Amino acid sequence: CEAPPSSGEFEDDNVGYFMKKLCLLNFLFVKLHVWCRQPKGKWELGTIQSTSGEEASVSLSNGNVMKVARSDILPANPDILEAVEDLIQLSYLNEPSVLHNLQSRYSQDMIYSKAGPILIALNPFKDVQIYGNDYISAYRQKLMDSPHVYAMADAAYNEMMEDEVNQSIIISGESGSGKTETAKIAMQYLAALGGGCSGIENEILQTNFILEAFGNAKTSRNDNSSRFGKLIEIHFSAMGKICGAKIQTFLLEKSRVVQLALGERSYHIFYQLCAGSSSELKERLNLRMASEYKYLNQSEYLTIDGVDDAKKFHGLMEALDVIRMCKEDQELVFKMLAAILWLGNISFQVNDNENHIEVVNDEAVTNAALLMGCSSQELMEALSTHKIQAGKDTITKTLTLRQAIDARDALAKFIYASLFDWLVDQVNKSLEVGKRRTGRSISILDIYGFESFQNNSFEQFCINYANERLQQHFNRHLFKLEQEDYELDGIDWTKVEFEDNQGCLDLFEKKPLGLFSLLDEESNFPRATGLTLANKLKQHLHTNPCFKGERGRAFSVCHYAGEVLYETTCFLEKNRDPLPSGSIQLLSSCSCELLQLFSKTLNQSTKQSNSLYGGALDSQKQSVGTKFKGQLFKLMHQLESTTPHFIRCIKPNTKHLSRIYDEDLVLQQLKSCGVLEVVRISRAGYPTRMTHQEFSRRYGFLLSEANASQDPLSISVAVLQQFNIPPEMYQVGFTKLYLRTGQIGALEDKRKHLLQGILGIQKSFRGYQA
Ligand code: AOV
Ligand code: MG
Repeated sequence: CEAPPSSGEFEDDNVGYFMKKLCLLNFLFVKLHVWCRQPKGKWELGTIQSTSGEEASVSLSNGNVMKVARSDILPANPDILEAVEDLIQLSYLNEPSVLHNLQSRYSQDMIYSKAGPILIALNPFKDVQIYGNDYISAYRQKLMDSPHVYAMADAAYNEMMEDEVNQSIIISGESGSGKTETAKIAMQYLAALGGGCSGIENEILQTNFILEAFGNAKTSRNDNSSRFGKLIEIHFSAMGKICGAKIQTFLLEKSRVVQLALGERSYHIFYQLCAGSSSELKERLNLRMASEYKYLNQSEYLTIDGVDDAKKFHGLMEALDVIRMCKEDQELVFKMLAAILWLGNISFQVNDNENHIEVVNDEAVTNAALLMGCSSQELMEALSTHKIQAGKDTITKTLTLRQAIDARDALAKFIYASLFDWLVDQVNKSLEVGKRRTGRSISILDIYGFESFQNNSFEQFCINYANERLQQHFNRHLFKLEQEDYELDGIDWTKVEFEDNQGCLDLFEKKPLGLFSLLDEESNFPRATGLTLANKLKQHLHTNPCFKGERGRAFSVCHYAGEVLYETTCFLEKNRDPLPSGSIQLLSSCSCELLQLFSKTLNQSTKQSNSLYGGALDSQKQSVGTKFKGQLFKLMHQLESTTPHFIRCIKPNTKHLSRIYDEDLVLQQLKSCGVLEVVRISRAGYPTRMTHQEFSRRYGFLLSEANASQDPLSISVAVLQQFNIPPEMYQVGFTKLYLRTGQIGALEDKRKHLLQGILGIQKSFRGYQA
C-alpha cells in the first residue's frame, strides 16, 4: 500500500486517491501534461516523454528534459482550463494547478477569482482599471459577471431585497492583503446602488477618510494599516435606497500614540495636521513641524512615499464638513491632537535623590496646559505626584521617573482613544437617518489582519485572537453547518476534513486556565511582571498543543495562519490600562469641553479607585483583554443573524510590488484559511437547498400533469424527473432537496420562460377584451 498523498497533492473529490493514482500511472505513458517538483520545491510544467520504474523523463516548458521521481509528479489541467474564473472548474485540484490558475489570472490583471462560494482577491499593488461607474452599471445590469467585489456586493444586495434577510460581507486576510481597500470597493458599489437624493451615500464614503486618518498608520507590513476593527452596517429602505448606517469599532491600538516600532509611524492624522493646517490654525494651536514632536520623531519615518499628508488633511476637513461637524468642534479635535503632541514633549528632571522628580517647566507644559484648559501647575502636579487618602488626611507622594513617564503617556493615550470614540459617535449621529428596519441591512466587516512581527506584544495577541474568531465563523459556515445539514437530512455524503481552530480558541478563552483568564489573574497582582506571567502560562498550559513555552518572558501560539512568538514584557500594563487618579481629576477640572466629556464617560463606565500606574488591575474595571473578548462575542453573535458572503484577500508578495507573485507566500495563505478545502466541499456539495414545500410551490406548476393530491416531496421529485435533471445532480433529503451548482439556474430559466408566456397570453387576452 502506498503512502498517503504528499503535501503537494489534494485529493480529487470525484476520483478517490487510489483511483487517481491509477489514472496517473496509466496516463504517464501518453504524453501527459504534468507538474513536476524541482529540487528546490518549485513546480514546473512539462510533458512526460517516457517512464521507467519509479522515474519518468519529463520535457519541461523551457526545453530541458529531466528525470523526475513519480512521487514528484502531479497531473496538470488541460489548456482549455487555463485561468478559469472559479477554482471548482479545475479537473485537478493539486497545489501547483491552483497556484498556476491564480497566477495566470493575476498576470492579466484579473485579480478576483472564485473558490466556490468565496471570493479570492489578490492585492494588485497598483491601480487596476476595473472600478468606477461603468463597471458598477455593467455588474448591476448583469452585462458582466466575472468574479468581482461588485458581483459579490450585488449578490448580497439582491438577496437582502428578495428575502428580507440581513447580509454581511466578511473580509479577511493578512495585514496588507487589501481588506480595507476591498471594503471601500464594496461600499462604493452599495452607495451607487442605494443612492437616493439624501446624499447619505456620499457621507458613508466620506467616513472612510475620517476613520482612516485617525485609526490607520504605517506599519512594516502596510503603509495604511488599520489599527482598529470596523463593522459598518448599511440600512436600506423598502425601495432599496440607503436610509442610514452605523459604525462599530473594536479595540484601537492605543500604544501607537506614545511608542513606535522601527520603521513605523503614529496615526496619520498627526502628520496630516502638522503638514496641512493653515498658518492661522498653527498659530492658534502653537503647532510645529512633525519632526519637533517626540511622539513622532522617535521613528525615522515622518513621511510615506507617494503620500501627501497636507493634501490628505484638506480631504479630511472636507469629510468633517460632509458629516456636518461644525467648525468649532473641528477645532476642538485639532486642539486635542496638538495637546497630545505637546504632552509627549514634556520631560522630567531627576533631582539628587533617585526617587524625587520634577516636571521641566518649559513650553511643552505651557502649550499642553493651554490647549487642555488647565494651569501649568495643575498639569505638572498631576504628572509628578500621587495623592493617597489616609483617613482624613491626604498624603502627597512624588512619583518615580518611570511612574511619571507612564502617567504622561497614559494621559496622552486616554485622550486619543476617547477622541477616536467620540469621532465615531459624531459620524454615527450624522449617518442616523430615517427609520431602521431589520431584514434590510448589509454589514461590512474589516478588521486588522493576522500579524506576526519580529516583536509581538499584547496588540498582536488581541489582533490574532480576533482573526482566530473570524476564522471560526468562516469554518462554521463553510464546513460545519454545511456538513451537519447533509448528515441530519440523511443524504449520502463523505465528510470533508478541515483544519478546525477550536483548539486555539479554547487556549485563549477557557476559564480558568486559558490565556485571557490567566492574564487577568496575573494582572491582579501588583508585583507581577512579564516574567511571572510567562511562567504562569507555561506552568498551566505547557500540555496544550497550541501553546509553546519559550525562553524567558516569551511564549508561542500556533495560530491557524502560523506560529507567533509573543513577548510578555508589557502585557500586564496594557491589559490593566490604568489612568492614574490624579489625571482623572485633572481632566474633570479642565475647561476644555471635550476633556470634561471624556472624564465623565470614564467615570460612568468605571468607578475608579485610587489606582496608580503599575498597580494591580482595578477591581471595578474590566481588563482590556476581557473587554475585547466580550466585544468579539457580541460581534460574532450579530454576524450569526446575517447571511454571510466571504472575501479572502491574498497578499502576493511582501515587497508591496505589482506583478510579483510569490508562490510560497500565496500557498501559505490559501492553506491557512482553508480555501482549498472550501473548493473541495463546493465541488462535492450541493450549494442550493430548498425545503420540499418551497421547491414544489415554486416549480410545481411546471409539471405537465399536476396532481393536486401529491405531497410536496413527490411533486419535487416529479419536477426533477420531468426536466431530466440527472440523478447525480441532486439528492433528496428528509426535509430538503439538495442541488449541485448550476441546476437551479436551468430550472429558473424554464420557470421565467413559462411565466413570460402566461403573462403574454394574459396581455393579449386583455387587449382582446378591450
Ligand atoms: P489590509 O487592510 O488588508 O491590511 P489594505 O486594504 O490597506 O490592506 O491594502 C494595502 C495596500 O494594498 C493599499 O494601501 C493599496 O496600496 C494596495 N491595494 C489593496 N487592494 C487594492 C486594489 N484593489 N487596488 C489597488 N491597490 C490595492 V491591515 O489593515 O494592515 O490588516 O491591518
Ligand atoms: Mg486594513
